[in-house]
This record gives sequence, structure tokens and C-alpha cells, in this order.
Amino acid sequence: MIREFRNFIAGEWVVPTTGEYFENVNPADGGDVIGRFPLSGRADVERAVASAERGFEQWRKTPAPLRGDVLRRVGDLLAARKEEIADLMTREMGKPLAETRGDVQEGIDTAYYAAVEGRRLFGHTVPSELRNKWAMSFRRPIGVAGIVTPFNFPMAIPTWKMFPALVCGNACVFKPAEDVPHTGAVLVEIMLEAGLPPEVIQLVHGVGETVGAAIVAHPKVPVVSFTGSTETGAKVGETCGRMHKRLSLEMGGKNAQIVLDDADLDLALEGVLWGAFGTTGQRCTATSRLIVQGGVHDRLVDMLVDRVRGLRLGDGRQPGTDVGPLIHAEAVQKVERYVQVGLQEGAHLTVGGARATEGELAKGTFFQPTIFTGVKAGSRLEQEEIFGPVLSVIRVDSADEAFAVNNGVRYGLSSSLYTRNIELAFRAMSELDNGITYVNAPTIGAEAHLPFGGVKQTGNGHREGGWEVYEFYSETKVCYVDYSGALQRAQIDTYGD
Ligand code: UN1
Repeated sequence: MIREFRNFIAGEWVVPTTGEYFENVNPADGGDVIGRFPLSGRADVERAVASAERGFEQWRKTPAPLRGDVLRRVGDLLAARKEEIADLMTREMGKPLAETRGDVQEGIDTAYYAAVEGRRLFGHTVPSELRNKWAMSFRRPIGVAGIVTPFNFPMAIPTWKMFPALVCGNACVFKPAEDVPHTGAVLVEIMLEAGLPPEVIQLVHGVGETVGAAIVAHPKVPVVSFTGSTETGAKVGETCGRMHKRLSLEMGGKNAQIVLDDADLDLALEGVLWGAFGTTGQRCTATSRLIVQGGVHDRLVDMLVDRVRGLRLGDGRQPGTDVGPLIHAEAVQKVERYVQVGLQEGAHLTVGGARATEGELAKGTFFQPTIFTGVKAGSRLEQEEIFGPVLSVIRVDSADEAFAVNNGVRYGLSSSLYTRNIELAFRAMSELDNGITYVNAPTIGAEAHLPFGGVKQTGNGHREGGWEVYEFYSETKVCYVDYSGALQRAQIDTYGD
């Protein structure tokens, strides 16, 4: 019997109005069906938003420190169930257990940060230019938040978005990616168990074109947070722009690790292996370009190819697996198309380049870790996001050229520089056009308590994580209190004669 899951709408676990379901399968083994999940429709979103509006009215009046207490209990429950949740996450999206454990930990960190933020949510008190007048700002919740999330961090990304939204006093309508609905369901169960009032969270399963689009376009959803492709983000942005909604977008990346002649090559090697092939390259922060200075290029490529040949592909739940499957067959096809693009552009396929189908791997959607060398700056392989285990190596002559190549793409999430030269490290921090720059560390590995996001086509100016996201999920209210007992006219009585 295949387990049938439900939506959580208006305080109850309910079947979808459409009566339709989709199957969620293990990408390491297409025969392993995790469950049937609702293929919801517009009517389900309507009910969810109407209920969330009621939840919002209740929740906004709950003192923020008490809202934070709920998030602390969420963190405790996630911590207690970390191992079990990591296992079900690996089963539905494939990355090795060490990585899904890290993903749950990012959710725990975000929960504890949010819990404390409930006792801060600072405003400002500033002097008034008039006598006996008080001037201050504080923060108010916005309303129902629409939360649309991707498959690659099934726990961390929904928690980054929802926990700050909730601490600020908003209600959430949550649509997890259709590849990871089980993790979404478990997260909502935990939030309810922790004491979140039921109508404050709504879970609507389904596909982006239907459920995601209906949430984004709903007039009673004034704030939307989306992580996904730059192309889908543009559509979300059009709708939100037309409707004057507040929107946070986290989109594509084409992140580079730069290795200069003076770098510690062993360290740079470990960095690029983890950055490029961790999560099978399916991170917005993945290293998809390796920009290497001429003096160390050939040596680093040799070291890298040697190690990449030794990476063990497999089921992420098996000990010893280094690299899991891609998320589904279309992802494999996309990676295959880019291998063809690289070959047509004259790049040199040095290792990998094909599906991996030996033995047990035939059951899943595996692709060999792949390296192209001799990749030209400006080529499609070098410019476009692949979201798979494909690394392009670009040879440069100088640090200046490396910085220019790093900046020569339309994305700007993360970058990394390996050098022992302190001047160059500091120059890189200010000159690399990215939201995050790592020095002597890979392009992945952002921590939950710092702002996360990118410039150019990666984002739209907002940040997740850290302190900044709390500003995104609240409106600034300014309040003046005049206790002089007289009419005081700002600008006029202050500076007039
Ligand atoms: C993403 O790739 O969408 O910095 C998020 C990192 C993780 C988050 C990645 N902490 O790689």
C-alpha cells in the first residue's frame, strides 16, 4: 500500500478538491515510491488563504517573545528527530546523509535564532527636532506570506523563509517543491506539535504552475518569498510587481572558485571537490566554474581529475557514498544537453560527461561528476546555470583577469578566492560582484545567522537569513508623540523665525 498524504488547510489534514495526486519517488531508486501527494488546485489555495487570514488576526496579537517560544520548541523537535528526518530527506531528494543532516541543522539554527529574535525585533528611538516630542519606529507584521521553495534544501530553505515570517507575526501559506513534499509535511507537523496555532500555517502540495502561481497571484497574499530559477523568478516578479507585493527572490548562480598561483593547492582541491560535487552540484551556491592562474593550472587539474575519478556515486543512504543522484530524469537530460554544448564550443571533456548506469545506479538518475577544461570565458558552458555535477575550468594569467571572469556572468551569488596574499584577498572582498565571498573556503556553506543572497540576476535586493530577513517580513511604522500641549509645526517652528 502506498501512503497517501494530505494538505493542511484550515486547521485540518484534508484531501485536495481536485481529487488528484502525484507520486513522489526516490531518485536513487525509481521503484521506491515514497507516497502519493495532493495535486492541488486553485480552490485549495483559496481555502488556505482565507484560513491564513484568520490565523494572522490571532497570531499578530500574540506577543513576539511568545511567538519566538513556539519556534524554540520547533528547534527542539527538529533536533530530537534529526536523524530520522535526514533519512527521509535523503530518500526523497538523494543527497548523502551527512548533507541532509546539515540541512536539518540549518533549520535548527534558524529556529533558535528566530526564537531569540522574538525578544529583539528592534525599532529605533531618535530625538525629535521639536521640544517635548517623542519620535520612534517599530515593526508591524504584513499579513499572509506566500512561501514557494525548491527541492535542493528541503528543510533549510522553508525554515529560512517561514520562521522569520512567523516571528514577525505573519501567517504562512507554504508550497514545497513537488520533489520534496514529504519533508514539507514533516516540517508542518512539527510546527503544529510545537504549538503554532493551526490556521497560522497552511500546507498546499502541488506543482508550481498551478499552486505556486495561485499563491503568488492571490490578492490576499501581500508578501511572497520564492527560491528557484531566474526564469520562474521573472514571472513571479511580474505578478508581484503588478500587484504591488513585497517579494524576495533567490535565483540562479554561476559561482566561481578562483585559485591563484600562491594558493595552498591541497586546500583549494578540497574546496572545489566539495563546492562542485556536493549536493551533486544542485545548489544555487555550487561551484560551477574553477578559475585558475597559469602557474598552478595544470597541477591543480591533474590533482582534481585524479580525485574526481575516485568519487563514489550511489544511494545517499548507503555509507561511503560521496555523490547522490540528480533529482529526476529531466535534470539528467539538461546536464546531457550542456555536455553537448560544451563539446560543440570546443571545451575539453576531461572526466565524466555521461549518465552513470553501472549496477545499482541504473535504478536512479545518476550522472558522472564531469569536468571540462579549456573553457572560454563568455561561452555558454561558462555563462549558464546547469544545476548539476559539471565543473568548467578556465585558465587565466592574473588576479585581475580572474576577477573580471568572475564578474563576467549575469549571476552574483557566491565566489571564492584561494590565495595567501592579504592584499588580493581584501581587494577580492570589495571587487567581486557577489552577495557572498569566501576567502580560502568553497563557494558553499553559508551560515544561518548571516544575510544570504546575491546580486544581479541572482536576486532582487533582499537577503534571507541573519538580521536582514526580519526587515523583509515586517513593515516599519513610525510614531510621533507630542506632549508639549501646543501645535508644533515640524520644519517651520523648528527653523522659522
Ligand atoms: C542553496 O543552494 O539554495 O551556503 C542554498 C550553502 C547552504 C545553502 C544553499 N547553506 O551552500
